[in-house]
Amino acid sequence: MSTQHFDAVIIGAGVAGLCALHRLRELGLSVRAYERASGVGGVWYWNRYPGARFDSESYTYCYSFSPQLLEEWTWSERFAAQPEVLAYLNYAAEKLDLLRDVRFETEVASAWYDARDHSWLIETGQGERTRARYLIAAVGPLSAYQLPDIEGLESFRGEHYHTARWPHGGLDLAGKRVGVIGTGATGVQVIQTIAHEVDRLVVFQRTPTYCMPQRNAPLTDEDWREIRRSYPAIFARCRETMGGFVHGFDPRSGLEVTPEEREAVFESLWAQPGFAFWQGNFMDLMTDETVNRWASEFVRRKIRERVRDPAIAAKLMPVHALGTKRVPLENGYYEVYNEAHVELVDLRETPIERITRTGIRTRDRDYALDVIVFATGFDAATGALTRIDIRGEGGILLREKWREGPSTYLGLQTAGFPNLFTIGGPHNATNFCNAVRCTEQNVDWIAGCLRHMRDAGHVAIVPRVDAENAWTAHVRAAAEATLLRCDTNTWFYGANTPGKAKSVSIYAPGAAAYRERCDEVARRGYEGFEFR
Ligand code: NA7
Repeated sequence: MSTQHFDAVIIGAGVAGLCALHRLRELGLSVRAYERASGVGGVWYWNRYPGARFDSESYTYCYSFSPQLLEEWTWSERFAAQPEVLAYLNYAAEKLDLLRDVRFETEVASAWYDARDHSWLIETGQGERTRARYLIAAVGPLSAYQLPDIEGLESFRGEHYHTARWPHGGLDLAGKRVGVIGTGATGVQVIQTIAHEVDRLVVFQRTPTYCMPQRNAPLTDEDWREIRRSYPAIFARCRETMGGFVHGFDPRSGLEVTPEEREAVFESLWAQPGFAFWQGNFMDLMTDETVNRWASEFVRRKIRERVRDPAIAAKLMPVHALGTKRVPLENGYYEVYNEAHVELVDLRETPIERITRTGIRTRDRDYALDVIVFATGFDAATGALTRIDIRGEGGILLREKWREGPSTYLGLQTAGFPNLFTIGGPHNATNFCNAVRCTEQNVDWIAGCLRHMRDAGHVAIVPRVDAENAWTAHVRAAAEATLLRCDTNTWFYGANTPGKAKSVSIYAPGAAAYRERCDEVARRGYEGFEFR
């Protein structure tokens, strides 16, 4: 097998892989990107389920570095749907002439570090072998989809799909009896979209969540004149906020206002689109149990107002602290449960026992189904990395190193794996963030680092173990200082993946604080890293 040589190999051609490919080429590096799918787009390529759409405002979810892209591209809605997002990423890839460096339908199977040569030896499942100094993992924090371990799936005679592997041609669900397992951000989008099409819908809910109205709307020509004028201010705003969205926390504590003022603030946030109620709430929403309880109760009240049957409304009442699980945005989700052909099964009362030939059996009855939809989520943050055979110095396996939970430095590198950079890896602000905004920050930082190495004549970079330990301890302590410490079964902690060590994978202080830390490290001559 002959070996090809590149300066850098990128795994993935989604939002992050495309951005990295562009920036690294700008540095004059030779780059090869490998992509498992037959087109660009990553999650937007795979998640073609009905109702898939942005929860970030469309005009913030775009590459900011190209005035041409900003000028030419127009989103039709405040929160665009998946086909439009995929069209944008294809358009960007073509405009930036990226496709010629992407090898599609090619999956990286292994990547081994060769210490003698300070380079990575990469093999694909399709038999290609490549050597590259730098390995950039742009595999996505939410791409390793998972089916629940429910007995009997192979016996089911109907069709079944995970939302992240929806058939490309779409599915005709008219007249069908459909069961949906999962009510996270994905489940909510699917349920509210297909409810009006199917003959019968059964929703299997394990944990109710706080869904908030998305308030989607078309964007008019006038909106666009304003957006184009304001792009610099929009991006500057997103740089300041915790999640890279236009919504930033209210600087006031919820404790310092009167109950009437608090209610007025809640109502005003509720009326706004997107994540306003979550990410624009009082600054102590995520740290003070009382403030969080008030906000949680406010949302529960809103849910009760929309669901006619009090018994169904009771099943939909979340009990965890608002925001400690990802908040889904909805358009008519709760009204679905007022429909006679929709049934909500509370799995806390009646768990699923097995899948049968004809449907799903819970503890108290059988549900006959033609189609089962698994909106059951992902092995988040680490799954797509640890599924690859990645070996660092001395043959150490990444999967083994992270068995008890990931340890990283800045969520960008991990000791023992020189020249491997993870965009959107664990402990990186990107994995809970407006993906493009945070990806650009990661990629800028990596590009700056590679430029620094070239100028200084370095061939390898790796974190020092003490720096990694300190960062990992900081990430954990920062999460513990918020209400995330409460015991919720969320992908933020890897708790949604059976058998996975429970360990925080997001960066709780958020994107703006993360950017500052990364910039500070670079300013101090890449403090905490070792160069070779
Ligand atoms: P999530 O947020 O992980 O949601 C998965 C849902 O599936 C959630 O309601 C789970 O219930 C449910 N689930 C998972 N396994 C099971 C089993 N075995 N039985 C019943 N129900 C189950 O994934 P999403 O795809 O919705 O969203 C992922 C991210 O994508 C989201 O945060 C956005 O950033 C986009 P649970 O809550 O664990 O009880």
